[in-house]
Amino acid sequence: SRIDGTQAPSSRSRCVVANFVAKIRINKNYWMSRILKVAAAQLGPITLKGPRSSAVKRMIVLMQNAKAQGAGLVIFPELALTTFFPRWYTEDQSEIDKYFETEMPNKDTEPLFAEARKLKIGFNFGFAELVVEKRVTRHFNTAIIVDQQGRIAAKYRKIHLPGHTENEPWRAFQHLEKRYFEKGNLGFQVHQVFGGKIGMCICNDRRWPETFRVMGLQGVELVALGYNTPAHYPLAPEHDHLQDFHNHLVLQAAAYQNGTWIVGVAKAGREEDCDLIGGTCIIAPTGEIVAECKTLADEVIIAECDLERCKEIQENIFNFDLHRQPEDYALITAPKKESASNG
Ligand code: CDT
Repeated sequence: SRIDGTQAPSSRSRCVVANFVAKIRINKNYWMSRILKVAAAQLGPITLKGPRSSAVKRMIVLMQNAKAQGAGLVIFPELALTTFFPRWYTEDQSEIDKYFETEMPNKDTEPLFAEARKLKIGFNFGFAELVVEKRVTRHFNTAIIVDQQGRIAAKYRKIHLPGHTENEPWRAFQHLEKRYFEKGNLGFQVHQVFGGKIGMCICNDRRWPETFRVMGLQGVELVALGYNTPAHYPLAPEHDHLQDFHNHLVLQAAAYQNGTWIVGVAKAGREEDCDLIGGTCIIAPTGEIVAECKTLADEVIIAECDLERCKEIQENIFNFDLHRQPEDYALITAPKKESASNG
């Protein structure tokens, strides 16, 4: 006991006091919220013959729904305007080029841009991009972010292209992304838009932790991701029942490991005899799924994403400046060995 007769605090109660102080400090750090209300707009299947205009009409309905629920940004899937055309093999490039957009916006997509301007809502969607750069014709699997004024604010071109280059008739369907697209040339950038640091990636990119880590190193706070993922994987059909699990597994891990929101948006359902998984979801920086689609059809889900919450992870367990050890990660960026090209 002390000289004044009181008891000195036990080590346990000192610990309680210290924890309390720490909590106040943490709460002070995270006092401010920075809410971005985000909608994930899942699309059901798109038929081979379906015109762009019909996909755009469906997207406009979803956009209006998102706006009615107060969203400031709505995210659509990969290749949102057409069926997933890499499912078919052709040697006729002009046949394939019909699925590509040579300008954006264009006659078919202008109504979507106009509606977004009218509603003052931003959006993100994927499309096949045909562009001439330095006199070379190029084909990319692309996604863009459009701001509330209808201006293209950011572009991403898919880097991890899955599948194969030649016809493989043994497959139930082809996956010819390696034939019809070339690897994106814009890197994994993070953009200051919608009051936050926003990045993009497309479908297969999400299976690679490097995708998110490169954006995480730029302090990304929300990643927009669209996908078309078949329920059947011809190279390892014994994993078919795990497709939904693997989708959420990689997204939840990436969100947590980089302290970022992730919005993963499917084109879902039975598209021309190919079952695509749904599982559209919004994931918090803690790795928790906060909203998830229930159907395999057109559906909107919403979440209030507090971008300040990224700090809960980015300033603590994954404080990169304090705890990363890049000198031991050299193998990650070393040139790879020559290997088979099919996936
Ligand atoms: N679109 C896309 O990238 N789909 C792939 C399928 C992998 S099987 C070739 C995905 O990773 O979901």
